Amino acid sequence: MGLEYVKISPGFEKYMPRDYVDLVQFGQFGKQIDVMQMGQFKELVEEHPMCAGCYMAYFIRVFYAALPNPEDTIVLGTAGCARLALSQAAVPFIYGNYGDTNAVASGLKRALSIRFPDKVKDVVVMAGDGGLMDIGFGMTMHSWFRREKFTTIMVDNEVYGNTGGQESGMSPKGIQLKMAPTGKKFDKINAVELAQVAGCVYVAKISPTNPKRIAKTIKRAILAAREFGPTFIHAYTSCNIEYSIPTREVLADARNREKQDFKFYEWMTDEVKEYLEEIERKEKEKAKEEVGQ
Ligand SMILES: Cc1ncc(C[n+]2csc(CCOP(=O)(O)OP(=O)(O)O)c2C)c(N)n1
Ligand code: SF4
Ligand SMILES: [Mg+2]
Repeated sequence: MGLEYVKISPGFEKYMPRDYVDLVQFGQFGKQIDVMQMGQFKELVEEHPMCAGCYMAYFIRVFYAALPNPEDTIVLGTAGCARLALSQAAVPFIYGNYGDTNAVASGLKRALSIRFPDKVKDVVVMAGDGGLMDIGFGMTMHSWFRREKFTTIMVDNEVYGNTGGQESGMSPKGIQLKMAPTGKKFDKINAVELAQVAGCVYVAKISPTNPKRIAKTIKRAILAAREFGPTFIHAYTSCNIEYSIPTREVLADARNREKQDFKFYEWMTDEVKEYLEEIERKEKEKAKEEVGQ
C-alpha cells in the first residue's frame, strides 16, 4: 500500500464502491485523526462477523483508529476471533498459520525494509492468547530474542474463544471453562515480564477502559518498533460468550479487571522514552500552533 495507491485515479470516482470513495474522502488515510472523533469519520473497519457486543471487536475498532500510518501498515493475524474483524478492515491483512504470526511478521518486516529502504512500513501482529502464548509461544519469543522491529498485540480473552472454550496459559488459575470443567490448575502466564526479559523495548498491559489511553499505547508501541526493536501490548479483551458476560456489562467487567490483573502498566527503555517524548513534544507544539492560527 501507500498513499498514492489508496487514491482513486481521476475520473474513476463514479465507478468505485461508495464505501471506498468515503474512505478516501472522509477516512484516515494520510491524516492524523484523534480517536475521540470516532463516529465522525469513515473508519477502517466497520462491519464484521464477531459476536454482538464483543469487547475484542471494540478494541480492534480503536486499534485501527489509532494507527499512525494506516496507508503504510500491514496487519498479521491468525486463527482466533480477532481475525474475523481484522480481515474486514481497509488495511492489508495477512493470515499466518496458527502459531506462526511472529515468524511471518519477521520475514515480512525484513522484506519491506529491503524493498522500501526509504519508507516506513509498519507491521503489527494481533493475535489471541492461545496463538501467541501457547501454540505460537516459540515463534513469539524468538522474534523478541532476535529483536525484530514490529509490534505484537495480544488480545487476551483468557480462553480459546474461537474453538469453544478450552483453557489457555493466560486463563486465570482456578477458572472453570466449558472445555476445562475441573478448573485450571496453573497460574496465568506473566506475558509482560516475559516480553521484557526477551528483549522488547516497549511493553504495556492495558484494559480497554479509556480510548485515548489505548490509542496512545498503540501509537507508542508502533513508533518505538520502527526505530528500536520489538514492542508488545497485552490487552484484556473479554469474551462475552465463554465468560458469560452480558453485553451491557462488558465495560464494567473491563473496569473491574483493571483494578486486578490488568492495572495499566507501561515500561520502555531509556532511549525509547527519550525518542517518544521528543515526538510527543513536537506534536503538542504543532497542535498549539494550529489552534493559534
Ligand atoms: C495449528 C492449529 N492448531 C489448532 C487450530 C485450531 N484453533 C483455531 S482458533 C484456536 C484457538 C484460538 O484461541 P486464541 O488464540 O486465544 O484466540 P481467540 O479465539 O480466543 O480470540 C485453535 C486452537 C488451528 N487453526 N491451527
Ligand atoms: S467468541 Fe468471545 S471473543 Fe470471540 S467474537 Fe464471540 S464474544 Fe468475542
Ligand atoms: Mg483467546
